[in-house]
Amino acid sequence: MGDAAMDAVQRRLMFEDECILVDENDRVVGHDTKYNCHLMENIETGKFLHRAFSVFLFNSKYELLLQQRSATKVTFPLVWTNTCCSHPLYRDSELIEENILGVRNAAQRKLLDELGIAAQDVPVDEFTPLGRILYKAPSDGKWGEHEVDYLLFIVRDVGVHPNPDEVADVKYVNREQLKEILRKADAGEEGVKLSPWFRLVVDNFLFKWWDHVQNATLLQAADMITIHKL
Ligand code: DMA
Ligand code: MN
Repeated sequence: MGDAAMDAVQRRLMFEDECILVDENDRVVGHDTKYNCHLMENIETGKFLHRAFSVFLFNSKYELLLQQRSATKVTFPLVWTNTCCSHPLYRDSELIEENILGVRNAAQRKLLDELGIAAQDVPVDEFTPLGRILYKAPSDGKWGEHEVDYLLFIVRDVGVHPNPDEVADVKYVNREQLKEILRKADAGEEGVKLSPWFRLVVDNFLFKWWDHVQNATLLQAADMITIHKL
């Protein structure tokens, strides 16, 4: 998408949000705008790797909440993905590394912003960080992602009130329903495109971690030492 066609809300966030630049070991090396961090021509230099998070929220029936990104998202519009994704920002509250608190704070902020989930429904200490993936993915030629993505799981029953600037649709799925979506996505069915990072998590981790969700053994699955290069 050209800049002139960019949705006003998304354009504002492109310049207001200051992402955290990291090296391949997830050490902070600087900061830059969300705009600069997502331009493919910048990404190709290798100097715009930044910190991100992906929340996977399950209800008490162990169904996973999916979202379809709004049509106005600059990167990956209308794709289906995990509950909520964004970036911890270059600000004190979201740079705290002890107990991954900065990323947890950012996750709580964006669950409210994107899905209208009240902060008290998702207390920061209820997130279980399971791991980090490093990946690069083009969106449409001009835009893309290059991130160290923290994968955060949480099991809570919450009220969901999607923000139409961010989210086109939401649905809870069980494993069989997700497998059906994967089958349709693989078949290229209309309206069933998945985000590249969600697909990486599905293909590498999700179903085994889902067992841990149901058995309440998520901590056993966590590995916050490795950064998986996918
Ligand atoms: C960025 O998500 C993070 C990942 C893991 C892709 P996003 O494009 O939804 O960010 P934002 O919600 O801030 O636009
Ligand atoms: Mn990003």
